[in-house]
Amino acid sequence: MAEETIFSKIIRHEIPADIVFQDDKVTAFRDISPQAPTHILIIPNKLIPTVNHVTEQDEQLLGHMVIVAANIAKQEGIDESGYRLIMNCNKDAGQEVFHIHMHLIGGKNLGRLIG
Ligand code: DGP
Repeated sequence: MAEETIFSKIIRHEIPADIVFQDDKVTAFRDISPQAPTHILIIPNKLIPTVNHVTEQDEQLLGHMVIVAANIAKQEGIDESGYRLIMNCNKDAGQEVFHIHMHLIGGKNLGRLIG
């Protein structure tokens, strides 16, 4: 059994977070340490520790996370200027919270990701 993280408490509203969207599948809230004017985390309500733990059963859920991210980008007014979606997996990617999350980052020119 994977261990719960602070994100489970955010999903259950047990600790404060600036939640911008929630439904029965996902929760989206502003990152506590924003790297850009818009920095929102989209997470599944179900605990999946890393991208390595995603299964075919999660296909719809992951697709839903992307649709929610795109809707929030529109709400934030950055859909046309552009944004980046990032999911970090394990140590080399710097994953700190072991409950998968998609970073939605934008509101400024983000530069090239690589190179
Ligand atoms: P990662 O490095 O991909 O695991 O990113 C984890 C992100 O989660 C990091 O950008 C900071 C954010 N974060 C960690 N703890 C909290 C919290 O308690 N509240 C909020 N809103 N964000 C958090």
